[in-house]
Amino acid sequence: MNPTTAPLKAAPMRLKFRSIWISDVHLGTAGCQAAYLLDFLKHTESEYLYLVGDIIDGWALKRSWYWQQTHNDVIQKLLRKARHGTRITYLPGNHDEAARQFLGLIFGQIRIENELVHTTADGRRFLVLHGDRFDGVVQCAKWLAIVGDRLYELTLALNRIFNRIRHRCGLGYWSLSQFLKHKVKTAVSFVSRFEEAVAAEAQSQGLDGVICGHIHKAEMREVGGVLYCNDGDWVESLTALVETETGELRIIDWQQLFDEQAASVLPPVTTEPEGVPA
Ligand SMILES: [Mn+2]
Repeated sequence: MNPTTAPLKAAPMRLKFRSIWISDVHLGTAGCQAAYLLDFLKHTESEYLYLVGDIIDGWALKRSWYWQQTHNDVIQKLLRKARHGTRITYLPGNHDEAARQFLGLIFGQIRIENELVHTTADGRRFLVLHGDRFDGVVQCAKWLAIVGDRLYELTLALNRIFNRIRHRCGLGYWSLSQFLKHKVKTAVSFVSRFEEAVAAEAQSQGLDGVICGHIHKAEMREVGGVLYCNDGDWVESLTALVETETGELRIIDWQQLFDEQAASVLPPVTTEPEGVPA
């Protein structure tokens, strides 16, 4: 069974955060792990929810139309959260750059912004943005980025076949492209240059850190004197960045929680019994 359509067992808890950041969902592509994201959205709630770009993949949809019920369900879930009081901000990325023409507007109570500063509960200030404007490849030669994008999709396609076989053998999800990315030296140096550039921007604005997405690699560490946070993605790593009620930032690996069925490994945050509407 395809991991994107396999019925998912619900994680038996509801996690409450002050803020949640997710990005690089790539709705409209076969690589999007929408069922896992839905599960995450169902079992978490927050005062602030930031959609940090590449939520809908306009580049892929332009090439060929791919849209599943679960992709609709993600959109509906987000709109429902907005209606029920979650303060949602959508910061478009490069794959959904068409949405950038609507900066400053509000749709279905979701505000669209290019970049913003988020202040945590403990008073630290973070630049929030997708991050593609620091990607020299994207800025200097868009065609090169698109070629890279297609190679990336090919890797993801191989990844799906590979995981279908793993699934049949009773093995869990394993990301081939993520493995390759970690192994390929040039990719590693690209990642570190990206991290340094984004961190330098936050530093020059006198901020305490930066929260971004774009490179599909969840991370939280000190870079260039500020805290660099990347919320990862929902194609490979199935991660989100969260802020607890006291202002502590943390990366949530939903795949790990899901596989282990052990939400209790998380240090205590406010949890509520299941069934509370979000
Ligand atoms: Mn991007």
